[in-house]
Amino acid sequence: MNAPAFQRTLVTAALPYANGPIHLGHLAGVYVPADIYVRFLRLMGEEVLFICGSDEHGVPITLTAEREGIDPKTLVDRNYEGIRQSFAQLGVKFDNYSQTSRDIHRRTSQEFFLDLHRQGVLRQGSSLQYFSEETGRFYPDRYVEGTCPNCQNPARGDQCESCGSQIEAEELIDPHSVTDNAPIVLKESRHWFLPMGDLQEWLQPWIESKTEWRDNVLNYCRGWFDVGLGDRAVTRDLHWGVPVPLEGHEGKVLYVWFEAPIGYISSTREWAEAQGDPELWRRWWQDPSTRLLHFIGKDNIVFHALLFPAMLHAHSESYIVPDNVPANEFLNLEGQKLSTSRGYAVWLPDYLDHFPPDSLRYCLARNLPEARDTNFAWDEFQARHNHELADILGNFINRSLTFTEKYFEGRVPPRGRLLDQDQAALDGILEAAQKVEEQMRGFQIRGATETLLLLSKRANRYFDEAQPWATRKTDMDRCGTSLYVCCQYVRAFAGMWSMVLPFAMQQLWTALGVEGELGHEGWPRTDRWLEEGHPVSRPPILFSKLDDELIEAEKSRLVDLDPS
Ligand code: B3M
Ligand code: ZN
Repeated sequence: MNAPAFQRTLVTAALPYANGPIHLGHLAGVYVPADIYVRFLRLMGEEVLFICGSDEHGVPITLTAEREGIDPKTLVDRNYEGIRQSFAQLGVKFDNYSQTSRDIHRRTSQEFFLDLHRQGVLRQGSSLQYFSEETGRFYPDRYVEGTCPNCQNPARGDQCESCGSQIEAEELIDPHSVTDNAPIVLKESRHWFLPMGDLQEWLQPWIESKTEWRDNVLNYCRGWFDVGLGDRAVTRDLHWGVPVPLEGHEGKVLYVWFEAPIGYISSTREWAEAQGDPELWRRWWQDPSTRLLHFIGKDNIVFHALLFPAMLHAHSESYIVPDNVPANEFLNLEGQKLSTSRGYAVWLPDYLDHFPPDSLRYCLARNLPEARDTNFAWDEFQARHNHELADILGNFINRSLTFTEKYFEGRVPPRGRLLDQDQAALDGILEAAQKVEEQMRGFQIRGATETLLLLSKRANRYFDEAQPWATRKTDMDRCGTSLYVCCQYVRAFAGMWSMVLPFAMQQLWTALGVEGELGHEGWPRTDRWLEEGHPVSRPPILFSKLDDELIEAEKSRLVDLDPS
């Protein structure tokens, strides 16, 4: 395979809103694929930086804080800590996880805004915003509810959940404030705008050159070009956020979708400072030999494929722009759309209270919504865990290492004379590794996981056909050769499966007597077979079966929430 044309990869995962815990939809859409991909690059021995943090401004945050009667900073700090911990428990391993309410982010986004402002990129204009004379406040989009002008159903000021259309708050029929029911009227307010229409001239050919991008992303962008990009407000009338760094703009902050993506940069700066080299971030954002990838869900495409690239391009310093934006579709739950307002979701902390992290990573990886929406069902989760992880992968590893321990003193047996089936098995490992690499490079993480499962099935079949339990009585050399091959499968699994199953495979790696953390030497290669005589031991049971009661409890919790 050709060596990559870039020297390092910066991977970002969408910054989750710090207004509640992470759920399965977020994980399938963004964090599980991003983490698997990053682990893959590390296994390839490539230089990679994995950046994230929580998105702590914007209306969803202030709304939640108001409803809970606490200040936004208290809310985001609490959620930040919870989200950070549950990511760590799931093995989603960022190099840095920051907060957009931190000082470094305020500085970074204000500098960014000022750079565009100084260059004359931003335009001033006015827009109509809802305002209450009674409370003296402006009420941005989600603070306002009314009737959808398109389908006449109740809708929020930014979009209609019934017909899916994006709406401007002033188009709502019978608008009212959702928090205090205060009477509201439209009032003119001065704001700064990013002229996306002008930037379309650069954006459109740039997007059209990205032929390898996923269709969903390209089509989405083309849809925007067809209607034509307009000016986008980058400031808002709010008190919670990054203050607009210009005189006479008191009570205005940067629009959250302007500053949140800059959060990737400020998180990288924070990381660089922690490395003792504050300027190191530039290597990741301003060196053309760095490749930038944004992992996001489909509702974030416009911001990552159009708005943020336009901002980076317009900046006077030479920022790199994304090389790819592998956006995913949505994950449904038991055949229905997730709904955080109804609580119809599986929350990561709850999941982790009852089940092992690897099983969820696996189940989601097998079913990633890469090309279309997919579904998570508890029965399927149980079946995949019990039949694929426990019966196929776990059983193979356990049988192979138990036999090696018992009959070959816990050492990789001599290779002996290879029969066709042995050679085919060894070749098959390397071919599968190559296929997995190709799929991963093409962001087909779901396909790569399937390839690994097929290889694991093949290993099990090899064991069954080699019958080491019989040959150990009749032909010890043959038995040894088969177990030699099995040990090579096990080693290859420890390496390749570690991107999906980091916890179990680290245990396995230790059982294989390899020192330290499973790193890039784990990927199978012709010169990396386990040597004859290498000591191995049996790991603890890697995947124990999941009982029906546990699964039933989860199912009935969801049925109770189901309104239908
Ligand atoms: N906070 C994620 C979301 O839509 C949003 C992403 C920001 S990434 C810069 O849930
Ligand atoms: Zn509607």
